[in-house]
Amino acid sequence: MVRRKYVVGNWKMNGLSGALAEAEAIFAGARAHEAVDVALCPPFTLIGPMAALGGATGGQDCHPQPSGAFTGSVSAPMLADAGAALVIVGHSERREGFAERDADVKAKAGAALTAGLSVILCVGEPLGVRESGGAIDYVLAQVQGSLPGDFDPARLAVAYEPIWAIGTGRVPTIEDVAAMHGAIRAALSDRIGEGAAAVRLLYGGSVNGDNAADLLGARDVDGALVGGASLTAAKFLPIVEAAA
Ligand code: G2H
Repeated sequence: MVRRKYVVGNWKMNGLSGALAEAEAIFAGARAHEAVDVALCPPFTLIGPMAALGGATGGQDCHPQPSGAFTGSVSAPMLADAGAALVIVGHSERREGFAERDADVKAKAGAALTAGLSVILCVGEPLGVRESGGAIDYVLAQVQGSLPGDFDPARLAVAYEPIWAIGTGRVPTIEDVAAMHGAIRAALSDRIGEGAAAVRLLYGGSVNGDNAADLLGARDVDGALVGGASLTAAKFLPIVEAAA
């Protein structure tokens, strides 16, 4: 199966309303690359205005419940109502900073799919686990624990983001990325059979215009989840071009 390349910007807690000009330039530049799906995930406050620009826009988290007394939270139906087409769940900054467990991530992914959103499910090991040789087992356990029970494979992407590579400028070797993505694909295959071929596997962690071509060229890498280098068109569009 041919999977379309997918390049997603995770703006994290960056971007005031003035940054929408960058989003507009990114969406305009991305239209030149029809073979690549491009999306931006800004803070909640920018989802509506960014979606109005006409590009695929997503959230960075959602609550597992559709509504209720959950002060400060935003639900998946609310994201969809604001114009979002997708949502990131299980980012390590949520797992670590907000004590999210695999079961929480699974519930959020299921809620997002029910709301009609596509999901980017993040997994990734800390440095100590990588150095001890346990990275693949650790990540596969996260995948198994975080996947929703039933899902349309075309609406789910898994992003492998080694925690030690996030925002550090360090990236794994291409061989290590390919080995991890191959292991994730095999685990998906065991779980859902042939449908695993439709799940896109993204690499995330210090992706930039200089390393994107190598990372995106690795076996079983279908795209990238990009943080710091997604905030401006000047930095992000070369990554989109590398995917084309
Ligand atoms: C990893 C990535 C985006 P960065 O968190 O999800 O961020 O590209 O800044 O390492």
